[in-house]
Amino acid sequence: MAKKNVTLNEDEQPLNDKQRSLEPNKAHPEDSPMTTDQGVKINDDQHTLKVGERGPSLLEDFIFREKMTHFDHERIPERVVHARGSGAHGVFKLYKSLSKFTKAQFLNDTEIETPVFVRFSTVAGSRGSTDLARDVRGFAVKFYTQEGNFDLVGNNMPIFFIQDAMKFPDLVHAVKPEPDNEIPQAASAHDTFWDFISLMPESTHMIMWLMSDRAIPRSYRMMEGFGVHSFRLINGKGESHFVKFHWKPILGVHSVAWDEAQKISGKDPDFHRRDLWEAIEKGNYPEWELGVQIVPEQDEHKFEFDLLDPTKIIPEELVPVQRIGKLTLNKNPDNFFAETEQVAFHIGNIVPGIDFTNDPLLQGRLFSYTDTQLIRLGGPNFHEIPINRAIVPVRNNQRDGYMRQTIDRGKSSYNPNSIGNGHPLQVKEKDGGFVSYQEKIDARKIRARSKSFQDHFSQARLFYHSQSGAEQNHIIDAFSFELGKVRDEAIRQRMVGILSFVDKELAAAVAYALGISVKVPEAPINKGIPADTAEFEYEPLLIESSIEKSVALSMENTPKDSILSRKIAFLVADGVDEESVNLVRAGLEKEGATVEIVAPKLGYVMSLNDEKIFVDHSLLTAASVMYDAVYVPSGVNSVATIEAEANAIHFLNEAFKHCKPIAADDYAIQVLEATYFANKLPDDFSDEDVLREGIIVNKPDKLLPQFIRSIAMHRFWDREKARQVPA
Ligand code: HDE
Repeated sequence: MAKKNVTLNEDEQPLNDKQRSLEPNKAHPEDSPMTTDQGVKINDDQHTLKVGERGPSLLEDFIFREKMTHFDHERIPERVVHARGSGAHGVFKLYKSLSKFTKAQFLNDTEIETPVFVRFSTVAGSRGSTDLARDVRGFAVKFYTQEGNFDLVGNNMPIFFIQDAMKFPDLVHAVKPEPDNEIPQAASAHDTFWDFISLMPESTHMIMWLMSDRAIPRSYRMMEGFGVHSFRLINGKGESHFVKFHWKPILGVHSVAWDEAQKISGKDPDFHRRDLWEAIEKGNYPEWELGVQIVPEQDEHKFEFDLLDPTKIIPEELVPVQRIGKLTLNKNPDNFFAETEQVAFHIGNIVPGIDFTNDPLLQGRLFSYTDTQLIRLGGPNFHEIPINRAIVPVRNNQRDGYMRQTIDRGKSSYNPNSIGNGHPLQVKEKDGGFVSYQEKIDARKIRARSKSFQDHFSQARLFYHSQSGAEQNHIIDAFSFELGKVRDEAIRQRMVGILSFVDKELAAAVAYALGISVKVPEAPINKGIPADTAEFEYEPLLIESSIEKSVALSMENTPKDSILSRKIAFLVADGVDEESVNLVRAGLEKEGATVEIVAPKLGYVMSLNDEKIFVDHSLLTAASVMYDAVYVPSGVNSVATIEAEANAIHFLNEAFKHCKPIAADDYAIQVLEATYFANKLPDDFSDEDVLREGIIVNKPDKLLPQFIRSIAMHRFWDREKARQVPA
């Protein structure tokens, strides 16, 4: 009898690698027959089985029933938070061994390339919500290490709203759409969110980040990432150091403008997803450096904040970030559901050499992630889903449960056993067995918070004072917008009161926009709100940070030396001068940017010398908010058409409003003269003018280097001081 070819115990075959070797974009090999889930070849996938051509359908149609049943069950519950996300595969390469601090192999051996899967997300919205919500972004990394999976489940902000996991369901209920009418989607600008926040002063630092432009990134590729909590690194001698993890994007940290974010949400709600996908398809692989801030165990109490408090950063001035390796995302998923949707991250997935601290938020998360995955993925075997599999053999006595894939052999599924010779065997620490760090604790069981967690404002102030003028204005505008959407006057008043503990001018500016005055809240802050527990009320602790400004907190100080993967629109029409197009296009593309031709209609435009130029977008399908910069080439007829085209002028006005670089061939200057910012055009377009204004009019070869420098600078926020552009 022929031996049945069943793959027994898959544990020797890491499915991640096996799956990834499949040819992309090809679901099936050539000439492969369509079959039912039972392997029966299907002859007709177009019609249900009927009694006669016009007759009723038959219940016996097992092919239809199977197809429809499967379809009916296609959806799984979305993540309760972080439902909207995008993922990619990649590798992590260490360039500096951390063996002094940790025995984790992937942080010791610079020869190892560790495969990773990363998922970026927003927090508040549903699966189908916009990418451009004002929100925190998730930055979750699964390292498939040679000692098991390590998940660094972080965010793009280094702190969190709350100090104790007990408050997480409250926070999430408050930010999600309101329960009576399920409004608004993916937005914090509503009463329940600000009601909660105004009663939770510990969230003040995080709120400053959330109201800053960090909450509206230009791209997932241009965000920082943070592990948030203090973790532990454990070395071969069993010594512990505290560590904070950072991801530093090679492209720098950049954001969009709030008006732009709102418009992108309509024009292209998949903006970040598309950007990540396209960058990887084009070979512009997103990269981050892994950074660590390391604090020796004996320095635990040397700071003016508590290392276990997740609403605090360690300013980089106090403990520098050491960059120890690089993450590169180099492959898009083959299937969104199988990989991005089914990936199950867990802060509790650690490897020997890494351990937890007693941060009460971290401790609560250790429970939540497995629990949420049980309901979302339908049972305890989600570690067998290919994207979640470790690349090392998995052997234990866990058995059965929904959707078990592994076919376990033998009789023993318990330990100790003699029937299976005692296998699988426990592993000694020296041979890589995981042993928890033996922290000594001698305390009472209580429900309380340490006094060292009580300063809620000094780092909020540090953050605000570290921002540039434009960044501070954006924060004021964001508070004015969000609180402006709040209907309950008392909530607005309370929130402005909290802001007065951060910065008086900030509070006054927001109060002005809301048409109220600042009333400094009486302590305790939530006086008048029924609360039984004394812990809920407290006196605000008003201390100053010893550092006045921290350079790393402002995006103004981010690297601005590359235009790699930036998108630039060329506004053209028939009669465009192809030299004016080609020279600038070639120069920008040489630097790694992408150029798209935008014209009044799709198809081709005919150039001055009858060259056919392919049109990527019409003025109907493109908008300035999808681009980083815009250029108007010359050509008499093209220029005349663009100048007379209201959508093109709007395109330019909007690009100006959003502070983007704008360039025009000097034979196309009349187009800029038709814009709202005509009177802002610099006099002689010197380098100095250009770098101040971001507007360039020159001959193509002259403007190219200036344009490249301006695009690298990203935005010219100072323009906002000038009069507003109605776009
Ligand atoms: Fe999460 N979080 N979280 N979180 N979190 C989840 O797990 C939770 C927190 C973060 O792309 C859930 O699988 C609690 C901080 C990311 O799949 C859930 C608390 C940080 C993702 C959960 C926090 C995060 C999640 C929902 C407070 C930054 C998406 C779906 C104690 C350091 C991962 C899931 C992905 C997802 C619980 C706070 C990051 C419910 C209880 C702080 C990036 O388990």
